[in-house]
Amino acid sequence: MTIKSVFDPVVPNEKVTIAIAGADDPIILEVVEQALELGIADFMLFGREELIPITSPNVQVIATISDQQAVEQAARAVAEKKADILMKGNLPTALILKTILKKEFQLRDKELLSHVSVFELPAYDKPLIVSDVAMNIAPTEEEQIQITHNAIEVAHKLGIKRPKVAILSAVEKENPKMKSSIQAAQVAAYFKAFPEDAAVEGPLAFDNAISKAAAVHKNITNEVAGDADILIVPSIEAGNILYKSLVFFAGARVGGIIAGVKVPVIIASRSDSVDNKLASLILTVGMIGK
Ligand code: COD
Repeated sequence: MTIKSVFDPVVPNEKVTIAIAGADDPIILEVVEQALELGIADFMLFGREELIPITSPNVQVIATISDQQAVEQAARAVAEKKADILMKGNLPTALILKTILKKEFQLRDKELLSHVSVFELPAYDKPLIVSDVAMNIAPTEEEQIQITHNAIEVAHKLGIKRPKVAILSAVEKENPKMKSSIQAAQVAAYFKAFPEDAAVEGPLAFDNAISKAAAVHKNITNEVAGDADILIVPSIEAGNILYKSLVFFAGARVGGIIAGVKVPVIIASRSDSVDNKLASLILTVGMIGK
């Protein structure tokens, strides 16, 4: 039996339009061409018009003169429901994040917005969700709880009914000198009140979160150890380095989205390949389930 990948393209029943801010980039244009060939979306492309040489009945090019203008107009397009999904093109991540936080666009849904990455790895037999590698810089306990809630919600949308969540640190026992280990224990304790939504354990180190052998070796017997669906990282630095290690050294396919917004927002790293940017797009179109 072939196992279904979260990155298998699904052609939606209803038309889906993606607004890309900063589409004047060869890699983004290649992603658009491939998505058009798969028939999974129509596009509104915001950027320098002379650098967007696409003519297709499924594509509307909107000329903008700066990154700021591109991102604001693309955000307005989704806010006004002219597009269903907002996607970051070739512009800084912080710029699109600052824009979606602006009250005028009314895109915020949850109290905290967070970035959620979904990986498929040759060395892991199921999708691996990691958060937050790109938005929240140094989450407090409260923020990490929200980040965990958002990641669990994404897992539910992907059909993982009761995800196993590891709150990561560098150790699996609380160490007062290591703040992330204490916070991980507190976040895990909070989620004991919601056992039906997810199994949450922490602190766990990366190895004993994802390797049964490592967990057994250290006598860690909880149900998450060695079999995590979700990894919650302690900081953006830890998450970003993990993300890029998995992509550059471990052959990962990855899709990235912002959770906690009213409309899906796709944020892939600028260094991501065409394949991984397309993966983000397929994942998001699949999740809105049109
Ligand atoms: N969710 C909800 N509200 C938020 C969030 C959030 N994640 N972050 C900030 N806010 C609210 C604040 O409460 C405040 O009301 C307002 O937004 C502005 O807050 P600031 O001043 O902290 O926000 P900004 O605009 O200076 O910064 C927000 C960013 C998300 C841009 C910032 O946190 C950031 O730069 N993150 C890292 C982005 C990045 O560089 N990623 C690169 C790795 S790929």
